Amino acid sequence: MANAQLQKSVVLLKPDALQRGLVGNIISRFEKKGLKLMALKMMYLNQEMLEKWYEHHKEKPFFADLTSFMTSGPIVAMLWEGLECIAAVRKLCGVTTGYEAEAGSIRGDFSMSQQHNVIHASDSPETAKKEQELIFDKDEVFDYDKGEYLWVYSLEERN
Ligand code: FUP
Repeated sequence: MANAQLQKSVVLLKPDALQRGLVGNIISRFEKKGLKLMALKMMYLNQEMLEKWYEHHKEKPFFADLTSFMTSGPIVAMLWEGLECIAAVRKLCGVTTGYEAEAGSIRGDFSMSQQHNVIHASDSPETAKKEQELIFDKDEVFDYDKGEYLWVYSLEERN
């Protein structure tokens, strides 16, 4: 794929993922896919962050319920890197609503809900940049050589 871009995607494991003990399984799926983990932390989101995060949903009737859910417990935030990573990660997650998501995807395997859908992933390079800046300080992001890339990607894809 000559025009493939090296991208970063911000992933949140939502409060239901932690409560239901799904964190390890989900991280393992991203690792096995061949993505590179560049940042990882556990934290609480707050109202102010969520108003920026879900700016496009702020006026929607479900926004209050959504923020209440997203602040109901800690989340795990991660930054993953890979070629065309944003679309690849969204495919691993499956479509938004659990009961519609394809079996084999994270939401397809672990969720039955539109809102308690276990995981969030950036939907564009612009969103990924905004989300990275909202969640991670510069010194929380680790750029390092991943030896596995020699095997995950072809010579052409690495250049
Ligand atoms: P996604 O990009 O898959 O996270 O989905 P959306 O941007 O459409 O939705 C953002 C979050 O709002 C999702 F977690 C689902 C939730 N949501 C509701 O709770 N109710 C709705 O009616 C629509 C979305």
